[in-house]
Amino acid sequence: MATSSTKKWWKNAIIYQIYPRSFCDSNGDGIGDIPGIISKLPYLKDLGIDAIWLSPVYSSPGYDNGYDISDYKNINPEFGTMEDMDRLISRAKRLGIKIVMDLVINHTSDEHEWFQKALAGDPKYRDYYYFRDGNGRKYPNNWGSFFGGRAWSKTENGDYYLHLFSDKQPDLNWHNPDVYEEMTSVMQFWLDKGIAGFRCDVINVIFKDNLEDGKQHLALTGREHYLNTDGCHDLIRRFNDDVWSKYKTFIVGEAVCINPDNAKLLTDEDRKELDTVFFFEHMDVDSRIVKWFKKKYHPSKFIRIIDKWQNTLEVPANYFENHDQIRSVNHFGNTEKYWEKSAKLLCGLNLSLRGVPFIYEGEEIGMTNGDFRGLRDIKDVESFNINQSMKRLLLTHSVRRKLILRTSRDNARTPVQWNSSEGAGFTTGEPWLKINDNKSFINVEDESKDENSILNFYKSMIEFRKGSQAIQEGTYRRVASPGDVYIFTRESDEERLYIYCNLTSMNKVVEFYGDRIIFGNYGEDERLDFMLKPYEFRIVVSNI
Ligand code: ISL
Ligand code: CA
Repeated sequence: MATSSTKKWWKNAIIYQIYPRSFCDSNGDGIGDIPGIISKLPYLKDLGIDAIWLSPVYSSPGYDNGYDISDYKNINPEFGTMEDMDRLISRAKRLGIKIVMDLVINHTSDEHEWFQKALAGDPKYRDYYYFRDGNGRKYPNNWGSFFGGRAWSKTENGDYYLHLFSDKQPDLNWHNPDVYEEMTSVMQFWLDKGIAGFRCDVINVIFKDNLEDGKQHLALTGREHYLNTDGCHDLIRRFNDDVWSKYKTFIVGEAVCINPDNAKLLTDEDRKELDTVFFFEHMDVDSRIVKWFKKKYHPSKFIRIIDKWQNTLEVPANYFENHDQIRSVNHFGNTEKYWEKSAKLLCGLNLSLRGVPFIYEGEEIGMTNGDFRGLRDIKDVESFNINQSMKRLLLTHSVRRKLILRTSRDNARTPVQWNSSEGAGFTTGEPWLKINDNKSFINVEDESKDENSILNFYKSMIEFRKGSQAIQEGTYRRVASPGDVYIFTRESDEERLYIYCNLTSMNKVVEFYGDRIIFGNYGEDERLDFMLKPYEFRIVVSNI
């Protein structure tokens, strides 16, 4: 077993994701920024997290809120300056908080100097991207984009360039060794500044085997030519060997459309690729192929998926929401009758599973989906493009409105609710995205004062996890139970914990094991001995 000095710091870490645009605005322009983040470091310290995953703050025209980078070694002026960033890194360090940055290397912004030079005809930079002519056909191949529509757009010269995401995000050509040199230099630049690792955006699509036509697929025609290719594994191994292994990094890959076999290959310790991956299967539990078409959510299916991934990965990256998903309390909880109980249950579950838990900004106060008045309130490029695709399918405005409002990524991007004032303590100006009206009671200030709040439940659960060897390092085993109640054990040499999660809004009779309840979201006077109440979470200890 590893000693404390050789043990990897991230194995017991709790990581908090910040989406800078929506976190805290320091200068009243309605856009969250780095000085805003610095001002909230004491709050994060008090919450008890160990590291921040910072969504992109690099220079960017902002068509995909920073996931379209125009200069990897500079800061977007909307978010601040390089001095602000250096200050964030050093202040966080003083508080013992590490910073993991987002690394977006599948594509750049079309406003990146490289792409601009490529458009101007510079052969060196043309080979940084994929330019092809239509060969007399309409498009170079039949691939689709993640954001709807085709993966190719025409340049003014009449040729096409590849973009798996929006047309403002041209894909890099990872067959070109210069691209490798450029990007490893970017990684080094930030690691030398003292950041602790990377969350690698769509890492398993970066290497395209070839540009041949793909099999028809409802959303992602062409994907067999770029998902989890051998070339991608090779590249990641080289990143690890040449750069990451020289620092004490934590590397989590966002792995789209990933299955357990591929995830194992990406994270197997001996292969020296990634430390862990974000998987999506639990997020898609209620989707029909694409997220816009929903089906009924079945907790039993959700549980089976989580259980499967607990048994798949050496260190799973656990999360129930992020900046691309709807709010977890809307997704897997019940915002009407059991908002508080279900938010606490999701907290309990996330923080008692095996692996590294991620908390997304606002999740710790139970923030809900955006209360948008119509499509005009939505700013996300993905929603915009999907709306265009749906128009082509002749869907009516009211259908498009319904489908998009309930699934848009903007649901998780509404500003963090710090207090109940008009700007929610997020801004003194006009917020870039509508603030939820429920800031009147869902906000940090009020929840800090209420000892039974969701926020204080998070704090206690984080503290509980930190003090529990069984949860931090113990084994995991699912215990037989009714399909929509999740019961599992976490066990160390000293103790066995039974974790009970009722993922429904009904009472559930279950078999109880263990000796003593040591944690839960129902008080002693509300709890029943023979069943779990709606969204009840309990930890029972049994001494061994
Ligand atoms: O958000 C999604 C579904 O609504 C995903 O398909 C998402 O596009 C995919 O997970 C990739 O996400 C990442 O890369 C995108 C960026 O827009 C996302 O914000 C980012 O998390 C392109 O860089
Ligand atoms: Ca600002």
